[in-house]
Amino acid sequence: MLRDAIRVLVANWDGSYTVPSRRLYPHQWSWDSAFIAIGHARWAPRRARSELLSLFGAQWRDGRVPHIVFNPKVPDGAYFPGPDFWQTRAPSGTATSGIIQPPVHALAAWKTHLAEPDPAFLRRIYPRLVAQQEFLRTARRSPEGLISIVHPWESGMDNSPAWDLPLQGVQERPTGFVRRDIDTVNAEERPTDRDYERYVALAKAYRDSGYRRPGAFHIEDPLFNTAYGVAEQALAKIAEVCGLDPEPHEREAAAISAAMVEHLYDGDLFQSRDVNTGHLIHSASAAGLTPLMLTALPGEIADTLIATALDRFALKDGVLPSFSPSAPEFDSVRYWRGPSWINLCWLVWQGLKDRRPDLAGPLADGMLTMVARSGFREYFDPFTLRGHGCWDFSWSAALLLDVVA
Ligand code: 9WN
Repeated sequence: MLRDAIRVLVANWDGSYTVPSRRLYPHQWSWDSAFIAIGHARWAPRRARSELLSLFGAQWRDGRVPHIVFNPKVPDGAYFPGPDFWQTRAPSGTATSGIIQPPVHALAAWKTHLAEPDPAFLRRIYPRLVAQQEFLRTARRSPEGLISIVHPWESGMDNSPAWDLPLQGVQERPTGFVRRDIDTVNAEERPTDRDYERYVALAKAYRDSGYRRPGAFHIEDPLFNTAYGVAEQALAKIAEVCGLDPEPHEREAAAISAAMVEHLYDGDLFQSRDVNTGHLIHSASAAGLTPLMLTALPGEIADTLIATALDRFALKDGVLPSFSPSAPEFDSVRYWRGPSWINLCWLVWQGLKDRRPDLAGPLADGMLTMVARSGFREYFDPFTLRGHGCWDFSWSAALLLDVVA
């Protein structure tokens, strides 16, 4: 299985970074590259460093790391929405999108360093990682101290049922675009056409504001905020190696954790908050379990989250669904509405390793079982373990390498 994982990563390597999947996602994606670097670190740390440095090579002047960096050699139209739609470039000249994804990159940089210590790499990437966080503080932080996203694609969990309610406010029905995703993957396993109309309408509105003004979708998401906090935890360690003061990062990590507990916790699970209405969006998304990664999370809240994971997400069985099977919106095959994803399992596994090794073990076994049963698929039916979405998906291979290391 390990040889196969490396084979997937080699096949998807593009010279300095890795595509998530050759046909469905033929460019560089932001949080994919972070997860992929974590896997590369286990067998080719040089590739891990290259993966991250190549992504940050497309960082914008304002610090944002775009969610897609387009490969100019890939024909326009191979992926929608492509450079023609986003109409923007990084200072490096590369065409990119203008939205972002969860900032899991500092963690990836730290894990890359742990696999093969390289202070020079850390010194090079540290200011870029800090700028990424600065962008979030400047452009996306609310008075409550939480970081917001402006598009479902920014959550990384595009069609999560948690977004059903806020998306109802998007009435526009843009026409004249052609989806490319359903050329490769069964339409039943992807977002609907109505979802896509809304994604396009939101992205257009944000683009037309010069990638500045949040619109109808303006959300504080627990996974994104967790990633932000985990980045500060990692930056504290990186700063120390670089001979810098870790304290500001430690303070920031504690602050985001406290803000999340105050504003996003419903007593069972962390939820998203709609900034436009000020209300929590009650759903049963596994994103709400990821705050287990925050070291400052109070022990009793971690215990409650674990109880929720056992009760509503069948954590003991080791195959964590992306949405609770006991909720009416659950769908075992449609993308982020229920299937199990290796990256989400991995994030929760990270949060459980120290707190509850007895539960982290079955979760690691669950990831191995899914892949052993169905290969390096994009996502898996949490009951049958059948694979769905694309084949040879890079982060499924990469994170597996980390899990078994
Ligand atoms: C839109 C690449 C990306 C992942 C996301 C996943 C999916 C894109 C799409 O693929 O999103 O960004 O075309 O559906 O939802 O998490 O980063 O793997």
